[in-house]
Amino acid sequence: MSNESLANLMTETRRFAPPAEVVAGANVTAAAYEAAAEDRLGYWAEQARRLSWEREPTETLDWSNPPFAKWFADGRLNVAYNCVDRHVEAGNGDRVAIHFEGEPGDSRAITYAELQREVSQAANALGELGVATGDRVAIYMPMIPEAVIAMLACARIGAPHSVVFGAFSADALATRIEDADARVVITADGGYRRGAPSALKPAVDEALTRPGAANVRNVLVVRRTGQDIPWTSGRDVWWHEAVGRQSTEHTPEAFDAEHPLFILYTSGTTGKPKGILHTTGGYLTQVAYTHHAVFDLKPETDVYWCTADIGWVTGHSYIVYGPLANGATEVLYEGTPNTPHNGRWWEIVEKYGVTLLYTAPTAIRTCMKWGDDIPARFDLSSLRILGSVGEPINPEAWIWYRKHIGGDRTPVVDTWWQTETGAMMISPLPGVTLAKPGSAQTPLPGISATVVDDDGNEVANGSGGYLTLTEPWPSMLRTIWGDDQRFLDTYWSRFEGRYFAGDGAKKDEDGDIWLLGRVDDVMLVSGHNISTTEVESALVSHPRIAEAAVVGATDPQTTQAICAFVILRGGAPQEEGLVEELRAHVSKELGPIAKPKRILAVEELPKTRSGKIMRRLLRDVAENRELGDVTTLTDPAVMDLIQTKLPSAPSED
Ligand code: 6R9
Repeated sequence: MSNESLANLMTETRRFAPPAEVVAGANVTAAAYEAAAEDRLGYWAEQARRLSWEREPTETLDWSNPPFAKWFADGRLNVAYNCVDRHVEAGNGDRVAIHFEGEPGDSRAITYAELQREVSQAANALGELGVATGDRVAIYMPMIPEAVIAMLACARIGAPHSVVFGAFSADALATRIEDADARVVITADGGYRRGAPSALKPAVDEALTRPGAANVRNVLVVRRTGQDIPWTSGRDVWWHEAVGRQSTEHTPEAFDAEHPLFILYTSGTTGKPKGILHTTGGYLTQVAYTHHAVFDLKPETDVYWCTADIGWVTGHSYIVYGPLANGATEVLYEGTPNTPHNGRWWEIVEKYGVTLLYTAPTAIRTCMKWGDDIPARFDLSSLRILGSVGEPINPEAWIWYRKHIGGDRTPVVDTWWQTETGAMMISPLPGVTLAKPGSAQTPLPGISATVVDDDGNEVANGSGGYLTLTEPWPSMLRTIWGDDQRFLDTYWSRFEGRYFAGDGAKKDEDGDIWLLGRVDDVMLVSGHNISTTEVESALVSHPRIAEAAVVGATDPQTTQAICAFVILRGGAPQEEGLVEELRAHVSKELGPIAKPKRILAVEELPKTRSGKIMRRLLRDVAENRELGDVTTLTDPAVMDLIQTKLPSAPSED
């Protein structure tokens, strides 16, 4: 028996020094850590100067009523002006802001000058529809330029947006419209996914039949696919008509730094989704700073691509606000990675000469499964920095990413953050950090994070526990929309005076931070708290395993037993003795305590649209329970597939 908060079972000894050319030209050097440690608030005040303020803030942080922070409170600025107009004024109107690549292969380059005109038109159209400063606008869109334009238009007039994933159901959309009391919905007839038009508008129509959505006056509809859609005259308005006829000029008004910028609902595994509220000045400061520091962005020469959906916080912070505030040129891709072929992403990297790529571990593991030969067919030599976000990246996937996508040359930055944190918090710096595959390593300059035990005491190096953030940061959530008490209870009550992220983590012998998954997923096996991440990493380091998800299932002998769901590389059939071999492999990597009791080969794992494995559903399967809410799954049918497999499950010895 041990009373550790979370076991530390895995060691990783590989190290990668930053390449000389990245070190030589790095935007941020080791000196930043010292400067920020000496004067944290001064450091953030300096970062705020990357933005153009109509009124410069004189106060950096007001923490007089914790945890309700005010950053740069007496400053005033306009987010859309910062992301668009100022680049045009600086003489960069002809620079491409967005290279749009549609799934069917259509493409469109939008310069900053064009973006300024279109955002202005959209802002004028929203005004004409009666959207006033402070009104909420719901956005339910495919990954097309109008989604970005719609968000910027809302920001321009100070109307907080609430973007809802295009794949969410009418129900999920209705709940979010109701909670934010949205007045207008911006959508499209549909978008292209997996080679076919997929409708969006009917879900909006259905959502608007719910009583909670009664305050929605108008639906602004982009024509993307041209498919037939139902139409409610008087309420529904075509984008190309209502926006197209507007003046291309619009004067942006400055708002207080603490004016609400957007609400974004977390995937919320249980209960009512939480509307995470972000505000203006602090948020924009930190997304711009981190995008500059962690991607080492050179706006004149880099081509940046983040593969996330704008319905996820990564899309908000690192497709829309961070890159555009920095005047970047970026790719926006509408479709799936395997349409029309498994090399589509790499074809896009080659086509646009992408230099900075930001994606999720789940996508990397999927590409590993498809085979090394696929990226090898494309010229990926333009790439210079690779980023990862969304889940812990297991060391094997990190190494594959660096080798097969980054030509064994590029730094890989594993960035830990959350919808709630608004921007990156823990990440290596590409020109500074000696990289360790699988670890997010160090809090960024100006960020304070540590790992604590059950009693809130900092753990020693080499031990595991709970990740906490110990000082306020500019892009922190300000509250849960309409529910301050839930904000306090969820994030600020577990550890006195600290933000509790809900993630397990450990500090290694050097003090570097390793993320170990959600604490709700931690397994209790014979008195040991074992993280799902370490067992999954060990499984995936076996050559036959492409992906793995483990859960703790109730067990009479050991409290919980480790049950693993694995996807075999190169597909079935499963050779005899494989299960035993895998159990022995995990035992060798992590110790006998972490050996899965059951291992089940499956075709797919249940994932959210942002690529996170929904272990809660796998726990339902492992404990033969009826499935919980599956509405946020990418593909609810995978659960049927997994369940039909269960009776023939290879079980323990
Ligand atoms: C940005 C985003 C947040 C949760 C977070 C953690 C997991 C994200 C990670 C990571 C390990 C990383 N997570 N990045 N875990 N290493 N680099 O993903 O926001 O959708 O709110 O999810 O995702 O568990 O708490 P969000």
